[in-house]
Amino acid sequence: MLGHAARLLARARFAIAFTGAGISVESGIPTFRGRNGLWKTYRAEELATPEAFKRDPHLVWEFYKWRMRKILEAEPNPAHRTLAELENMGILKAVITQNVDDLHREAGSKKVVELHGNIFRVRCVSCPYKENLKESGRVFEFVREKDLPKCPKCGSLLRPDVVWFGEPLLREALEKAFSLAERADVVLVIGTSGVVYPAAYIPYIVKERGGKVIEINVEKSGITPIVDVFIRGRAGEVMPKLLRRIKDILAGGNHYG
Ligand code: BJW
Ligand code: ZN
Repeated sequence: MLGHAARLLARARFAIAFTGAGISVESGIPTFRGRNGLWKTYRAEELATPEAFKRDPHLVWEFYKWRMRKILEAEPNPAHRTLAELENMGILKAVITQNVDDLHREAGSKKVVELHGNIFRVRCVSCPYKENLKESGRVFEFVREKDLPKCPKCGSLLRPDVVWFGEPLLREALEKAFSLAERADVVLVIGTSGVVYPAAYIPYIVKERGGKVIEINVEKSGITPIVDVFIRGRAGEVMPKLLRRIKDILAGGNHYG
């Protein structure tokens, strides 16, 4: 399996990666669904909605600040780093991620398309105000603050600049992701349940156009029925092994056919 995936990637003309919460588990960030995807008594996906924010902005902000703190403590793991190295090697053309944690960029990936926004950006619910808290240097002060965050321009509530259920994805990001998928001859799908749309169309687009789908996950997902290669395992363990096999092949040591 690993050998087959390595050969596909080593020979790829235009490979892309499509990632989900599972790639950040080994950095200490919980997933949305499944046994370990719980936050207090709530399911994370129940709090990632505009209805939850309207009903109880305190609770939703508590959840997002908790996650911001966890992400600030986290570091990219070998799976993120391997993707960055594959990009440097010229094999991977882009990472399309559903994650909001910024860990791909922290790991050194340059071409990152964030389909569901970024947890370190906030925006006003009433006016065009937006702020990147990492860039403005306010992130630590922001996560410590107990009161609800207010817009400095108009005084309305600020919200995380992420995409909740029922909200449209950023058009530019979605168009970029779809056009990358249309060009790709290989997609490496890592750590996603593949049930949230339109993001989950990405591997289907690649497959429909004759490309190959490689999946790395600890269990089967919504994408598994269309994969060409399924590698069961933790992303942080599988990815460095995959990279070694690719390097072997490129060095001419391809004894696997
Ligand atoms: C490991 C591992 C290890 C563990 N190594 N692996 C078509 C069909 C059906 C429904 C729809 C459809 N089109 C639209 C919909 C509705 C809806 C939807 O998809 N619903 C389905 C769930 C039923 N979609 C939407 O509402 C989207 N908007 C939309 O369509 O708008 C239309 C519109 C147009 C015009 C006007 C108005 C509206 C928006 C979706 C937004 C999703 N937002 C969230 C929150 C983001 C912010 C935040 O982070 O807080 O995105 S929800 C959540 O799910 C988050 C994730 O990005 C996303 C995907 O989750 P992911 O990454 O797959 O994580 P998990 O937890 O599900 O899975 C983890 C995986 O890792 C598992 O498989 C594990 O096995 C694996 N794993 N450890 C490798 N070590
Ligand atoms: Zn405002």
